[in-house]
Amino acid sequence: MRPGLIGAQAQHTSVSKGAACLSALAAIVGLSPAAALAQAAKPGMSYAAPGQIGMMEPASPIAAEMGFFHNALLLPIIFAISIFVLALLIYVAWRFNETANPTPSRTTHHTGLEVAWTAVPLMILVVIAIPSFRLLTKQIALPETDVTVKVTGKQWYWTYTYPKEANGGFEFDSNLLDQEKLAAGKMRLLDVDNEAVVPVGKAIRLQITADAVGVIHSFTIPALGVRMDAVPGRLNEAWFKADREGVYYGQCSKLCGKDHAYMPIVFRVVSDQAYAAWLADSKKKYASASSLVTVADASVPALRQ
Ligand SMILES: [Cu+2]
Repeated sequence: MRPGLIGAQAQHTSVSKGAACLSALAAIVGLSPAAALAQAAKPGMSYAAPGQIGMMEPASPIAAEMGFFHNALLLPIIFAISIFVLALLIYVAWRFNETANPTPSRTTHHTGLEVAWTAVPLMILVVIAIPSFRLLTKQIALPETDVTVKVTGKQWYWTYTYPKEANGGFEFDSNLLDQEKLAAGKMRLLDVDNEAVVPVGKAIRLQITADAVGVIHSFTIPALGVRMDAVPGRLNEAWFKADREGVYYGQCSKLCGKDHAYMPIVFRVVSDQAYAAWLADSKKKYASASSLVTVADASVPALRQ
């Protein structure tokens, strides 16, 4: 390669790195450049927009609680601790340096202080743990659900199965679109050929597993508050209830191999009528050997052999 080209590339990288650092810094102190750089997600679509700092707009009660837990409880605690420790460091350096404090104290133990610095962090952890476990329980304890979708992580795409009992009886693969021939309006590394469709305001049960001869994946849709490992030979369950219609994007969140970055998740949340119409269409579209799939079939293929 020509040396000039390498130089130009290196310069470009350092400039963009600099811009990224600047925008991150500006965002931390609440300045406007970050807002100018950040592009908001398109309406009705939920994904991590370029330059976005913070969580996605929640679209399910669980996601809203997760957002509240992070923004209203964890962040203030983290900020308070960081500022306290920083202030302590600055004070110690100023007050107890050699010039200011030439004869240091010989004290080695202080019972009150030692009890305090053990008890206070302990109490902070308890304050975090109680709402954390409560939220975790809500996430994994399934309520009465209306629709079941089985999700199978494969190398490297997802298969969605709509069981016969739930007016389905078909399954289909959901693959990343060809990035070379991306149609206008389609998003790079996020849009797929076949989206999963579910009705709005209904509790959706997800049965999550991975290809019996495959690897572990993680099924994640941030705006819906869903994240669950997809493990070969194991059937995990998760659920969500979407507040509003829209397209919800997610990505495999477990390093699963060479195409880990190329297996996005797209769930389209629609009205009851649109869902019924989609089911009717899909039964025809995906009619094949898989048309007899049932909930029983949906449980752990590896263990049935
Ligand atoms: Cu994966």
